[in-house]
Amino acid sequence: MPAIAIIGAQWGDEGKGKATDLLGSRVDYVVKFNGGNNAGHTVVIGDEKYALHLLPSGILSANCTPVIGNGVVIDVDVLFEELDALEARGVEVGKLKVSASAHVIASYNRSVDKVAERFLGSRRIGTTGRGIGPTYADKMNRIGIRVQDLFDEKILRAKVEGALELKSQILTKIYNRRAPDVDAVVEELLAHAERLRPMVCDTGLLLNQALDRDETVLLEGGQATLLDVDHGTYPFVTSSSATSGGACTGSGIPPRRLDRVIGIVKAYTTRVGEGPFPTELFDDFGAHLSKVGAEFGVTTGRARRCGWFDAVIARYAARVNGVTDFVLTKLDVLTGLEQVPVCVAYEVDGVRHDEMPVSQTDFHHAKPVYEYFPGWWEDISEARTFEDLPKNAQDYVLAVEKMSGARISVVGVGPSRAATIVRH
Ligand code: 2SA
Ligand code: GDP
Ligand code: MG
Repeated sequence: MPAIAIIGAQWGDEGKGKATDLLGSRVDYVVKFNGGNNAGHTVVIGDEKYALHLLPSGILSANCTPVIGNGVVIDVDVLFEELDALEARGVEVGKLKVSASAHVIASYNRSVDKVAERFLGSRRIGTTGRGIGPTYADKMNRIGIRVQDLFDEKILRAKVEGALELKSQILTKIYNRRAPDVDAVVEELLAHAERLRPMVCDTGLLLNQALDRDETVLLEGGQATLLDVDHGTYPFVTSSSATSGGACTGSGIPPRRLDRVIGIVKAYTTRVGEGPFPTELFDDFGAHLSKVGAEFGVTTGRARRCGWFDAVIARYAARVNGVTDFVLTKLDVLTGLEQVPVCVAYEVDGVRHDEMPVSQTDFHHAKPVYEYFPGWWEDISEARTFEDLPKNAQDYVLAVEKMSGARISVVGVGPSRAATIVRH
């Protein structure tokens, strides 16, 4: 079995963690390829609930090797905090592999993230404040610190000096803050180097060799299509490539080896942070989705904005990622509504758009065009086959499938592993 990518099809928190965990027992490697500890993936196994940030969800599956790929940015303190916390709960964590080429989040990048948000004021992005954007900026600026640099103090010091020289200009002249001290930064970065060393390898080689042996590699996306730095609602995006193209660059697995792309899509839509969101609800329905869906950030605890399902976005995600299968999550949250609206197109200044508008300004002004589907009242959380669903819930799934451009292979009816309907 070749490589499979799991990609968020909306603005994140679609339930990628659960989807990865579902496949986890059938795969040999689970790879995180983008983002860092801005992610928050929830996995519920029996009575145990795990919130994962930097670690791939596959760490919870006994026979699977978790890998942090080259496209990830790593906060080394957080990495070991997460590993220690899982180990204390009896999870076997010793198999983790970390790319030597992944970049490291230094404390000054966290400071820049927070200060930049304050500086931006009303134009802020609503970041998680974990230093993600500034670390990717350093990577692109070619002043980043990589995992391999932690094992050679001389090289590390030279790189930190070089980065801080540039940053001190920005920090002192623009933000009026004291420039960080080279010794302190080097010390901070070296603190966990020896513990990290045995985990570090050429993960691209490791994964391609696994594929040569016909093993299965699951690429677990963080954030989502509409948060992708190229394909998302720029500038209200994260700073990494969260789409299936990013799965390749962020892991070293070439595109032709990617066999399936699984798009995870919630039966409604949520977004954390700032930025346009056409189907956002500001009424009692929004509050209902937020409450029933427990829509609060796994990393920051922020309330997620809620809105109806947006088929234009789902179609866009299917196209950008080459989605072969969708997993439709949280169908249970829609139970008890008289009717369920689905956004089928947008209207922008009197013009109908069936696809994403070309310009960001138009997207900001997009008004949803809704189609209404009859709701259902029956508790569906125990449904295990498609036929167990009430007719109206089935019709909703089939309608959404038709509009979204790829088959819906799995339907989620609750947070637990078991609360899942597999159709294909
Ligand atoms: P950043 O910190 O630079 O990546 O923020 C940039 C934008 O990306 C959004 N973003 C997210 N959106 C949804 N979920 C995310 N992870 C956490 C979760 C979020 C949380 O799973 O709940 O706990 O708040 C995530 N990470 C980044 C972010 O909101 C900005 O809009
Ligand atoms: P991720 O970032 O995409 O992994 O998603 P999060 O873990 O941030 O948020 C998804 C939330 O929905 C988590 O609390 C999951 O436990 C929960 N969840 C996943 N699938 C379902 C489902 O089908 N029904 C319900 N009710 N909750 C679900
Ligand atoms: Mg999340």
